[in-house]
Amino acid sequence: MYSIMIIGTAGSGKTALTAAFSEWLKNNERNVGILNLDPGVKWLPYAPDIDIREYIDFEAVMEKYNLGPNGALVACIDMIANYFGEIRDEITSLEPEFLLVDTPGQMELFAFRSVGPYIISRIGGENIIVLCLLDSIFTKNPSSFVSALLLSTSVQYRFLKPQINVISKSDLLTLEEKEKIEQWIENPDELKMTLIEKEQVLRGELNKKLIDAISTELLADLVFTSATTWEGLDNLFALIQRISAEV
Ligand SMILES: Nc1nc2c(ncn2[C@@H]2O[C@H](COP(=O)(O)OP(=O)(O)OP(=O)(O)O)[C@@H](O)[C@H]2O)c(=O)[nH]1
Ligand SMILES: [Mg+2]
Repeated sequence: MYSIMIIGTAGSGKTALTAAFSEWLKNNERNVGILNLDPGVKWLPYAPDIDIREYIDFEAVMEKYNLGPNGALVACIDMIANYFGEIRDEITSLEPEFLLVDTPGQMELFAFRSVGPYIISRIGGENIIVLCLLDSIFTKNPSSFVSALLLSTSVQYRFLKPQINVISKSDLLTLEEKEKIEQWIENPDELKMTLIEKEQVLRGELNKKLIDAISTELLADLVFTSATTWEGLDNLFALIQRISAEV
């Protein structure tokens, strides 16, 4: 079983990609299961095989503890660990070839609280791959692109699992914008030069070192996808296969 954790900032397209990629895998005759780990979501564009909402009632938590939506989400996310034995049993009886895991909206809650690494350690499957979504809106200009890459690095540092950084909603990029980002990926020195010339962000030593680290490490496994047009889902699949063959 391949467990594919779909993680990203709020609204980056995790749920839409879960729906699109599961359909893509089914069309390619792969056996897929979906685990929804977002207790707060009201509507999903896919039918989850396993659903945290059957264990945790977001509205009831809000009422019982007099919490607002953010506080309730924190409480609910921490509660996921309590039910992970049952969820693990459901995964075992489903045992799909690919388990897609849609995670809660606020990435920092899932990734940086203890529940995220705990779930990853218990989810099972011989291959766990993290897809870290970078919303294409953050990749259009060099400094926000680098900031998004730094965020994805902190996710990698937190989970220490093979990770693919996915530029989501690629249909919202013009051809010109996409080509520019592709150039930055292929030739990080160009990204560096653009940052120096246009953004003047390379003044401090720390910034210079960060950019060097990004140039050599972070741009390697990046893929563009669109849940709307299905662009890049074949590349994503190829990358998943390549990475799992290396593990
Ligand atoms: N054009 C376009 N819009 C997208 C794409 N993926 C998602 N969206 C839109 O972006 C918004 C957020 O998408 P979701 O899939 O709910 O994002 P999410 O990361 O699951 O959101 P939260 O779980 O609330 O953090 C919705 O309005 C989607 O229709 C895409 O590939 N292309
Ligand atoms: Mg979602």
